Order: sequence, then structure tokens, then C-alpha cells
Amino acid sequence: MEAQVISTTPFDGQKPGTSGLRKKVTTFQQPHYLENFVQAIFDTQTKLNGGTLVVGGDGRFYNREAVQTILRMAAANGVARVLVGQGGILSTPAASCIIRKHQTQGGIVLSASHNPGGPDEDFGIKFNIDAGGPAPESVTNAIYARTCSIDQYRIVDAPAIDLDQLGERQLGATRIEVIDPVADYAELMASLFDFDAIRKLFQSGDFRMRFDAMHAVTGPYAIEILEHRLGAEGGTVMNGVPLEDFGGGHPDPNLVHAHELVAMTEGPQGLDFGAASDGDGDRNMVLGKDCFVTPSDSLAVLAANAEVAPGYKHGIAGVARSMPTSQAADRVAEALGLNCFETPTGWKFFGNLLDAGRITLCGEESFGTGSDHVREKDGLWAVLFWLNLLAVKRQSVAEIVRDHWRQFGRNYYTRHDYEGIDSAAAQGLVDHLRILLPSLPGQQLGAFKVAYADDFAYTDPIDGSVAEQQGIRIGFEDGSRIVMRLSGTGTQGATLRVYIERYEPDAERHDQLVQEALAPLILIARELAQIEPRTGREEPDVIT
Ligand code: VG1
Ligand code: CO
Repeated sequence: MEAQVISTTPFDGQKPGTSGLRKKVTTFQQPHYLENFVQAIFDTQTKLNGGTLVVGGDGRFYNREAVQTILRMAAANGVARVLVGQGGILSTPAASCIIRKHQTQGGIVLSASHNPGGPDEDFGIKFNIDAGGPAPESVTNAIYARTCSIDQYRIVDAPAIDLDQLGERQLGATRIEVIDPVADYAELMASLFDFDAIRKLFQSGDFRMRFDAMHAVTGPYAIEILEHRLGAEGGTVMNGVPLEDFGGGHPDPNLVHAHELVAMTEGPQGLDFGAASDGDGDRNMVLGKDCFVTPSDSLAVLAANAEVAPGYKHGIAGVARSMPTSQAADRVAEALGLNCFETPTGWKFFGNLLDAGRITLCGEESFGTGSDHVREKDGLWAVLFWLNLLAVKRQSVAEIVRDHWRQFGRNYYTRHDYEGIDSAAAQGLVDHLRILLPSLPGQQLGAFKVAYADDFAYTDPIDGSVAEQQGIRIGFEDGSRIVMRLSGTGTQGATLRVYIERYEPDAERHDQLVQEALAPLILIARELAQIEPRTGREEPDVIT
């Protein structure tokens, strides 16, 4: 089968953001747009020639077409073997698991994560390296550079591959293996967690839970693991059928978008446990009865209790959190004598620390938690970890969290998102803050005295690579913080994220409402950044 060489010209803006290239579906549907980016991967990731590639996505609109294109291009670019999830489906953590388990040379993951899907919504593509994680900046920069000068791509002309039947097909010299998207992942989970204990918890009759797959990719994974392998009653998984448009919703597991599930955990009839995951299965939200566990606290609680799970019974080497994530995990690391790292936003910055064995657990405030079992954050993994913890402790979620605060103190935490604001206004706001930074240390702002103010820069302790301008940090003498940065995953305008944190050691004061406890700092942030005059927004769109 002859590879066709197609002439093309570069597109502007094929620079991957926090997690791959995310654009409107209509942008990807332009002739050559997807092909240019994929060819830039093959041109720069030369190990794929003669190697094995993993391909799959979150099942959103355009997933199937994109998979077919990638398969035909893989065949034309000398890839020996492609492992593709049945139906073109692979959750992000499952893709990472498969890349690692089968020792492949990398993977292409198709997802725009929590962004809505459909003909007028979002699509995304990213490359994961052979360690299983999102490509580091050195790789994404090389891919981007290639997209700027690309003049041709290679593709074979062949009928569509049947993605729905498991098994091997041949595409020219390339072997295409359509694999079960769930099996390897489920096996990994069974090796990490005490499935017998969780099964007993479900059998006990006094534990009620729901998992909201939000019509996204985790449906089949959660049904297989929770209902089939762990014996949770049928219907435990809600919205379990993946849909190309996620049923019209935002597949974003937070208090706003998973409100149906949140309501089920509230009041006298509230469930004991509720959990949800996002479009591509890497995020998680954990709820107890009348209790929302902030992702920052979740990381800290898991770090403090890791030994309950068989996969971590020998203890953990350390923890890392992204910079805007609350410092709750740091408190645990300090108390337990663990390594502790603060990295820029985005999972790719955890990869080297995980590979080097410096950390075992890591997490982000944006509903991301994970460990060295794969190189992506992992929604169902976090849910299973909590189930393992609940099965061992036989306490409620609220009791576990409350005990944790009593021991380590509470980091009150919130994130305010101002979405779809004018890009120039957003950039102006950040520029204004950068100018302000040097004058802030030593200043008294309300009840808070500024200890430091900077634009976060990170030097990777393993390879020495430097990432600059990763977000404005204003730290106060009592440990409180205000962090502001612009999102790198949106497809329209700009999104300003404001992260607010205050530490409260006194257990007598752990019962305040979060927004009230943080109100003075929220006000300081709004005034310092001139949010309303610059963006025209009085209130954030989403508060988590
Ligand atoms: C957001 C989150 C970040 C996360 C990223 C990818 O990025 O804040 O913590 O790593 O999404 O997650 P940003 O640049 O928009 O703040 V996912 O589940 O969208 O792959
Ligand atoms: Co995601």
C-alpha cells in the first residue's frame, strides 16, 4: 500500500497548551489541520517509526474520524503496530496504563477533557511519551516548531478500519490491534486496591453510593470495576453510556456541573458517597454525605493514609502538587517526613519526579489526583482509593476529613473562574499584576502582610529544565495565598483563575463556610487585580 504525500501549509496556533492542542471541532475539521499536527508528531518522534503507538480518545464528536486519520497516517509513517481502543475509546489514564504495560513508544490521546463536546464544541489531541505521560515541554515545543514549517504529510488511501470488533487488522505493513479499552486498566486497579474489602463494604448493606460518569468515557470502566468486579448494585454508575456530546452537558466533575449527584448526597436521605469523573476520565470529585472534599484536601488525606491500600502499603516516597493547589499536602509531607514538590499547573510536570521515584502521589486543585501507577491523573483510581479508605476505616467521609483537619489543620480553599473574558483584557490584568509584584512584599493588605510576591518559575529537579511565568503568587506571613493565572485549556477568549487559600490550625474554627472564611482574601485579590474594571465581571462564573 503506497503512502500518499500530500502538500500542505502551516496553520497558526498549533501550540499545545496545558494539556495538548484544544480547539473547536470546526477548527479541526479544516482540511489538513489534524493531519499537519499528527505529521509533526511523526516527524519529531522518530522512535515511532518501526515502533508501537497507542491511539484512543474520550469518544467525543469527531473522535472516530480522527482515529481513522491517525491510523492511515501511522501506516504511511512506518509505525509497525498500533494498539487502538475498541470504538476508538481509551480514557486518558487507561491510555497511559497501556503505553506503559505494553512498552510502546508513545500514544496519541484524543480529548478536550472537561470541555463540552459536539459539532460546535471542543476537540483535542495530545502526544504521550513512552513513559506514559503527557509530553514534556521540550517535546511539545519541538512538535509545535514542526507545525510552523510543515509542507507535507503522509497518509495511505484505505477504507476505514473496523474499530468495533476486537482483534487484529492489517493496514499496509502496519498491524492494527483493536483492544479492550478496560481490561488492562481494571487489572492494574485490582493490583493496587483491596477489592475484597471494598466488596464487603458494598455487601454490608449500610453503604450507598453513586458514581456519575457524566455520559463520558468512564462509564464502561466504572461499570466493569464497580458493578461487575466489586459487586456494587446495578445502577451505581449513573450516566454511564458515553455520548458524543456528553448528553449536552459539561463533563466536568465539580459542584456546578455535577449538581445532580451533589443533590443526591445532601440531606437526611443523602448517599454515603458520591463520585464523578470528567470527559476523559482523569479527573475526580469526591463527596460524602453533606460533605464535599476539595481536591487539595483529597490529596492530603490520601497521602496521610496511603498505607491502607495494598499498592502503597510500604509507604510513599513523597508528594507533589501543582502550584495553585492548596498547601494541605505540604503539611502532611512535613509531618511524615516525605519529599514535597511544588510544580507548575499541568500533569506533564509530575512526570520526571514520578519516573525518578522522588514522589509517589501527586495532585492538582482542579480535581486531579494520581500516583506512580500511571503518568496521568486518574479519576477512577482516586475513587477506588477513597473506597479502600472507607472500607478500612468504616468512618464517614466527613469524619475522615474532619479528623484530618484536627491533626494537620485546615487549609480553607476556593477557586474562582472568570470564563470567556476578552483576551486582551486578561493579558492586561496579568501585565498589571507583574508590574505590581516588586512593590508588594512587606505591604499590609487588610489583616494580611505580604511575605513574597512573584511570577512562579520552576526548575525541574531531575533534568534542570525551566518553566517561567507559571502564575502570579502572593504569599502572606500567616501562610495564606492568592494565586492568579490564565487558563491554558480553553478554546474561546481567556479564563482567569483566582485561587485563594488560608490556613486555620485551630480545630474550633474548622466549621466556617468556605466563601466566608476566605472573604477578606477574595476581596484583596479582586482589588489588587482590578478584576471588575478590567474584565467587566462583578462575579466569577464558576466557584469551586
Ligand atoms: C486545567 C487545570 C489543570 C489541569 C488541566 C488539564 O488547566 O487547571 O490543573 O492540569 O486543566 O486537565 P488550565 O490551564 O485550564 O488551568 V484535563 O482533565 O482538562 O486534561
Ligand atoms: Co480530563
